[in-house]
Amino acid sequence: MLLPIPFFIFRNMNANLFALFESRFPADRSACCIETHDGLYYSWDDLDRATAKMANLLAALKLPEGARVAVQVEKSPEALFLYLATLRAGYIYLPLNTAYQEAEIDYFVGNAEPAVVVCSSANFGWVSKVAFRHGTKHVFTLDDDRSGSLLSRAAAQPDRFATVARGADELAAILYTSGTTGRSKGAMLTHGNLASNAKTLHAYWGWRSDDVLLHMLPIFHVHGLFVASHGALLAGAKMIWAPKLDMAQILKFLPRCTVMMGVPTYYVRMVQEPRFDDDTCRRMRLFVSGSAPLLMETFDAFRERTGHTILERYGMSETVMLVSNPYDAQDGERIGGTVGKALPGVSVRVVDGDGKPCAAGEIGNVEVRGPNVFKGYWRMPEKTQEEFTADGWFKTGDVGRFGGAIVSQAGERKVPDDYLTIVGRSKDLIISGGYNVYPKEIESFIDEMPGVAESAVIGVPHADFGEAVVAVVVGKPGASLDALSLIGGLKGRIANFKVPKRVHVVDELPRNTMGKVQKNVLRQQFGVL
Ligand code: MLC
Ligand code: AMP
Repeated sequence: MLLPIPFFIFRNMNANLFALFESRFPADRSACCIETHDGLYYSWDDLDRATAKMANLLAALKLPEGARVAVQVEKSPEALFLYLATLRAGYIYLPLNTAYQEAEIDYFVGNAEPAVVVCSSANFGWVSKVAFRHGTKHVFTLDDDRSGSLLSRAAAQPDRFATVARGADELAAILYTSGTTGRSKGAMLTHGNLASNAKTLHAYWGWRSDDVLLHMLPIFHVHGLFVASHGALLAGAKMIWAPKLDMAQILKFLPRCTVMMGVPTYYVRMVQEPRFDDDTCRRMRLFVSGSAPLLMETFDAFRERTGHTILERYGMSETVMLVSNPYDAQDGERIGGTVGKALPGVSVRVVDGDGKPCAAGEIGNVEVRGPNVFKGYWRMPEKTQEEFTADGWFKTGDVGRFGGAIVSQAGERKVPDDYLTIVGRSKDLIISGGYNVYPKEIESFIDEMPGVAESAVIGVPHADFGEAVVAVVVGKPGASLDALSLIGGLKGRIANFKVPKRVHVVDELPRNTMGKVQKNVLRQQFGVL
C-alpha cells in the first residue's frame, strides 16, 4: 500500500537552482570562490552577501511573478552574482551577448519584455532608450570594475535573503538562439533543467571540492554560464576568472588549475603557442571542448603536446548538455571525432526522415529526451510544437550517427555503437568560434543595403574559428557594389562575429530547378578564404 507523503516534505523542497548551490557551499565560507585575473579574491561569504543584496534590490522593485531580467554586461564576478541573485529572487535571467548591437537588442527586449535591463554604463544611452520604448521600468548599469548603479543601489540593501521557493518546472533562464527563419527564439530553461544537468555533469566529470576551474569563457551562453560555472558552484570549487581567451593568462594561471573548458578555437590557439606544454598542465585533470566540432588534428596535437586527452561533449541552448565522452576510463575511452555517449538520464536517438531509428553506422537526425530538455520557445507555441516529435523528442537539427567508424590520418577506427558522431546539421547554421550565426539573419541585413538585389551567406572552413561567415551578393541593375563597403556597412549594425569575413559580388546566384539557391555550389566556388 502507498503511504501518504507528509505535507511538510513538499513544503521544505525548494527546487530553486540557487538553493541547490547554497546547499553545496563549502563549510568554510571564508574560502576563495573566485580569484580574478587581476588579483581580487571573492569568498563564498562574499558571493552569499552580494547575491543577497542584489536579490533584495530586485525584490524591492516589486516585479511581477515571472519577470525577466535582461543583462548585457562585460564579464565580472558581479555579473555572475547578478545571474545568481536573479535565480535567488525567483526571477528569470536573460543573458545577452556583449557583441549585440542596437537592432539585435531591440528585438530581444521587444520580444522578452523584461522588467529589468542591466547594461554597461557606456551603452546606457541607447540601451535605456530601447528598454523604455518597450515598457521596461528599470534600467541599471553594471561595469566590470565593480561600479554602476546596480551595485550602488544594492549596497544599501540587507545582506541576508531567504531564497525564493521555485518549482522544478518554473523558468530560471531564457537563452535566445537564432532561428532558421532569421528571428531568434527564446529557449525557456527551468530550474529543473539546469539542476538536473548540473548534477549529472558533476558526477560524470568527477568534480571535486579541491578543483580549480580556469574560467575563460563568456558568461552569456550555455557553455560559460551553465556548464562551467555550475560545475564549480556545485562542487564548492574555486574558479580563476579571466575576461576572455588570452594565451598569456593561460600560461600564467593554468599551472594552478585542474579543469578548463573552451570552444575548439581555445585548443587551436593553445597548440599554436610554443610555450604551452605538459608543464603548464601539471595540475590539470580535465580539458573539456564543446559548442562546435573539435577537429581530429587539434585533438591529436593537444594529446601529443600535453599528454592530456580532451573530453569533447555536445550540447545546445535548448537542452544544455546531452552527450559526453567519458571522464572515467571505467565508463569508456575518449574517442576523438565523436561526442561520446548519452549522459546518464538523457535519451538520445538517431532517426531517418520518417522518424524511424537508424541502425548503428547509419546517418540520421539527432533527437533527445530527458530532464535537461527545455520547456519550449518563449511565446512561440507553434514553433515549439514543430521542434518536438509527437512522442516528445526534441529535434536538435544536428545530423549524426551512432557507431560506425572515424577516419583520420592515423587510419580508420571502429566506434562503439553507443558513441555519437555529429556529421553535420540539417539547420542552415554556421558556428564561428563557438558562436552561432544563422545565414538567413545576415542575408536579411545585407538585402536591406542600398544597391543590393539579393544575397546568400555561407560558412567556409577557417583555421582559427572552425567556420567563417562569407557572403555572396548580387547588385541591383546599374548598382556598383563594393565588398569592403558592404562589410563596413554591416559593422556596428550586427554583432561583430556575424559580419562576413569576405564578401563576393556576383552577377547571379546559382539556383536549382525549384529556384532554391545552391549553397553547396557557392561553398565549392568560394570555400577558401
Ligand atoms: C571574435 N571575432 C570573431 C569571433 N570572435 N569572428 C568570428 N567568430 C568569432 N567567434 C572577431 C571580432 O569581430 C574581431 O573582428 C576580431 O575577431 C577580434 O575580436 P576579439 O574579441 O579580440 O576576438 P577573440 O578574443 O580572439 O575571440 C575569439 C573567441 C571568442 C573564439 C575567443 O569568439 C569566444 O570567446 N568564443 C566563445 C563562444 C562561446 O562561448 N560559445 C558557447 C556557446 S554555447 P574585427 O573585424 O572587429 O577585428 C553553445 C552550446 C554548447 O554553443 O554546446 O556549448
Ligand atoms: P547553441 O544554439 O548556441 O546552443 O548551439 C548548439 C549547437 O552547437 C548544436 O546544435 C550543435 O550544432 C553545435 N555543437 C555543440 N557542441 C558540439 C560539438 N561538440 N560538436 C559539434 N557541434 C556541436
